[in-house]
Amino acid sequence: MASLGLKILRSCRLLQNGSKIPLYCTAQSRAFNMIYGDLNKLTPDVRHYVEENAKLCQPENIHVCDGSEKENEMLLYLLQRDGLIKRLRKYENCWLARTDPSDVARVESKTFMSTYYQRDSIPIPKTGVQGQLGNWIAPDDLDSELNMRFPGCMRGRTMFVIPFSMGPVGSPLSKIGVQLTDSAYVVVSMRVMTRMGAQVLDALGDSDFVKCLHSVGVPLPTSKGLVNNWPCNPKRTIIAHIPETNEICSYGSGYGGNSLLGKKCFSLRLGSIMAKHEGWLAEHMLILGIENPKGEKKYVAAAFPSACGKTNLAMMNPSLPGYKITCVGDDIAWMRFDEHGQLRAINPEAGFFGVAPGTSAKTNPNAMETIKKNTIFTNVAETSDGGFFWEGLEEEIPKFVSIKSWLGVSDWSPESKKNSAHPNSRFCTPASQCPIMDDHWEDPAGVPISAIIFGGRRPEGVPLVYESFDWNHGVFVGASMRSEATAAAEHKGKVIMHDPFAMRPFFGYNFGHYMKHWLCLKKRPNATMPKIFHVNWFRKNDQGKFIWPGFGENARVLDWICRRVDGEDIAEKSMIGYVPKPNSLLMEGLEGSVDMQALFDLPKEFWEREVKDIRKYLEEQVNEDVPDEIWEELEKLHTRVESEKL
Ligand code: O2Y
Ligand code: MN
Repeated sequence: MASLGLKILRSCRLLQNGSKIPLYCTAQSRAFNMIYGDLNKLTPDVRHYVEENAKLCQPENIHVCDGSEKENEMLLYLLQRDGLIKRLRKYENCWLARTDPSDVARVESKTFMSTYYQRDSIPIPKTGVQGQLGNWIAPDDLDSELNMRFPGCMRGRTMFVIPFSMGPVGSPLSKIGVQLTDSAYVVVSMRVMTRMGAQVLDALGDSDFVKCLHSVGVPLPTSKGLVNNWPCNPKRTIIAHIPETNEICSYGSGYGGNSLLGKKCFSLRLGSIMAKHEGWLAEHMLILGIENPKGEKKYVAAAFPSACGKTNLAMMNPSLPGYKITCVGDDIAWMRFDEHGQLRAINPEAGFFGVAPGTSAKTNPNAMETIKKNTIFTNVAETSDGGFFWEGLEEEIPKFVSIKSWLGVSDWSPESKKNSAHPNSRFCTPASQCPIMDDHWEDPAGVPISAIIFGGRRPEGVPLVYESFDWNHGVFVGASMRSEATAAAEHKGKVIMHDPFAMRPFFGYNFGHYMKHWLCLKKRPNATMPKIFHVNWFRKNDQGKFIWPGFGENARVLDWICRRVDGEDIAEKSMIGYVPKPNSLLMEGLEGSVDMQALFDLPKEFWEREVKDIRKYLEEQVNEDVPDEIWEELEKLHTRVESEKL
């Protein structure tokens, strides 16, 4: 199979007729300097990938990353010298990067899946409806888009070669990738977020790897000035995935999910496709362990859309006396049935790329402990004593310090109209530093999953917790996930958005086929299917106040879930699933009273509307690709709601 690199190269040669693009030197007469590492130590396939793309992108230098401390120090020094990062002297080996303000987040509108058939990538929406379940681009169109961008894109820069493993090196559940990038910021971040370096090449042997090509899209010398010394090319940004050849090509952005290609691009988009082919699951889920006072421990995986406190839940300090929570991962779970039919999960990542604003000693003391060393902060504010600052830390900084905002405004104050830190500012920090990492978080066999939890931010109508009736119903619950989110700038207000399985921005293939894959899992001969639950910490009362206190108290819900897994008779049937029997949630030690009636109320009109909205969404967005089983579950819910007495 021809790799995309070759295809681009072929087209480039054709383009040379116009003689704008110089003839590339062959690999034998190199046009680049090897400044670190040795191409001879690469496997033939990796070397071929590097050389083809060096011909294409024409970097001045090539650096093969070994992942060593020495290399990291050198790159941090260079980044500092070039004004991309600065040391936060209050902590040990912590750094602050400020991006160009036009490169601050994932760009969904410029993220594409490229397959021959459109319907392999996305469902075809109902006529006249704008699809919301991903973007597709035809392979030929992608070729021309890439040909307009990649040739010569690394001129004057260094191409770094990053061999990395998603998952513990050598685990049968792990997968290997090689990222080529012209950003040293990406290299030092990938070193935190993945297992990277020489040991990965040893583990790779002759096996296949995911090819990840990334460029900030600013060859040197550049005519236009950089903002904050942060090279990027937002107008020409594209993030493309080619499942047929397991390739990712990302151009124009140096930020987060657009440039750290192991995360969303590999582990979720391409990961979900590999998972479908190989019979496993790649999901946007945290993984945590919960141990009760009797020493009984279970692991759960949980999917929540953005802004639902996923990282906080993954690192929670439980307020239930005698309970212990441990963290396996905060964002992505790769799950596979073992030979005994037990679903087992690994966290493919090695770090946390967490949202900074809102993280504090009150909301997430374990994250605060984690980020005190070896952490790269991006787009947060800075205090005059060399510390970090963002919204939520007002009580935690010394009174005498002044604050410089992420936009460089000195003497920022809470009275300023603008935020001190960008709302999507991040900490990139090693998971191993989290005080509550689970003893088995790097276990190559993964941890056994007893329950899958879906959740959303639902101010109305959705109870604190319910359990699905069976597997198919659970898949329907995941497919119907919705959450309150800030709408696009034009509307400003909050709206309830559909975000099935919390995967809407991350599906690597048609969501209809994805549901089918989930439904089929239960057909495995000896599989023990985990129970599926839905939680909502965010229900509000008539005064607009949260009914449930959240944070550490959420352990009470996790405990109820674990007891249901053990078969305890603590649930009763409702129209939407099993809900806790009265007094079955452990409430000892909970300060203040909670209006349980309001928390579990199931208003008929609300659920009638919900059924209508889900039907409309599935009809319009998934159209012909909704599996029959999902329509059946919707009809069953409809019937249960209609037969409910007012
Ligand atoms: O905006 C970005 O590039 C980061 S997105 C992200 C980062 C860490 C964990 N989750 C997400 C997400 O969007 O779900
Ligand atoms: Mn995420």
